[in-house]
Amino acid sequence: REQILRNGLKENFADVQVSVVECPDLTHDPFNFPVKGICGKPRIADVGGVPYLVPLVQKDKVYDLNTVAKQIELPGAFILGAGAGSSRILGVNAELIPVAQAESEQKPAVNASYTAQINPADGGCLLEKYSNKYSDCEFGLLANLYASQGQPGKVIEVKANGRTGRHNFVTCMRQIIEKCYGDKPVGIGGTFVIQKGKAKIHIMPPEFSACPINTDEEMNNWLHFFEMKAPLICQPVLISRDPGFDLRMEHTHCFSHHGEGGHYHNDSTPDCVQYLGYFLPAEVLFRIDRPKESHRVGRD
Ligand SMILES: *[C@@H]1O[C@H](CO)[C@@H](O)[C@H](O)[C@H]1NC(C)=O
Ligand SMILES: CC(=O)N[C@H]1CO[C@H](CO)[C@@H](O)[C@@H]1O
Ligand SMILES: [Zn+2]
Repeated sequence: REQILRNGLKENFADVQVSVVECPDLTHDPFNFPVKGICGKPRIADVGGVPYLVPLVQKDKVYDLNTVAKQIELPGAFILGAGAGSSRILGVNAELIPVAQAESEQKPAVNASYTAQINPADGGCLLEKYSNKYSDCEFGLLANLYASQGQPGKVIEVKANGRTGRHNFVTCMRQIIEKCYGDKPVGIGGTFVIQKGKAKIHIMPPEFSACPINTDEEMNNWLHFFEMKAPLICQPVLISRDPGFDLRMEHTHCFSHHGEGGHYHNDSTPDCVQYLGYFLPAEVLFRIDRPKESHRVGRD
């Protein structure tokens, strides 16, 4: 498995190392997660979907990480991933970077999530720790989540420096896995750091679109794009194949300790970019509140 990833990544990156290692203690910098690792009953949840955001928003679509943890049969799960903030709590539309340990019978929730929104003062990025203002675990519209017991254990470490191909880090890994496993869907989650370079990141505007958004072009005109600088701590969820559940194939949100964060598209400095990541394949996939009517817009 390491060999397949290594060889595949070498087609897209100049310098690649893949190994199975003991997960580093993720309570340390730069992660500062509330748990030590990403191991123990790893699973993926795809909640809601882009059809609840566009063509027109369905604001009644709100969810809770604590409820999701129970739905995926892992109360107290440590959850990482990419989603939308709850506009009913935040008062605006925003990116959510979930980093949370859901509540369990023994312990209340520890919510270390971030939100990234457009700063009304200057149109830039406003990245905030969710728990600085709010004490719930709500989110809205959609989320792609990797959940585990948050334990230490063996993980796949990937180092990839200098991008030589055109695929971003996550797409590249997803395509390698798809090629290898074919029809069998394999989902992976975890965390990676863009240690050097810059990345193309979007943040949704504070207001939902009043006009229906029907194409990727309209979507890209609506989103705000930024070039953000390393170090960026990114939480990817990727699935090699959709077995017909209308899944989002990949979704990655990042935070930082310098006020930047949002939805990852690509690095914008291929020559000097450095990625370091820790990943684990999920054992189970859950599809929660799948939209009845769907489309292919806005899945990048
Ligand atoms: C990533 O950047 C390269 C240029 O370095 C570009 O060709 C490619 O389309 C980009 N990919 C994505 C997914 O944005
Ligand atoms: C309900 C809830 O999740 N509350 C917790 C969010 O996380 C902070 C710490 O990060 C706790 O202090 C809250 O109790
Ligand atoms: Zn996103």
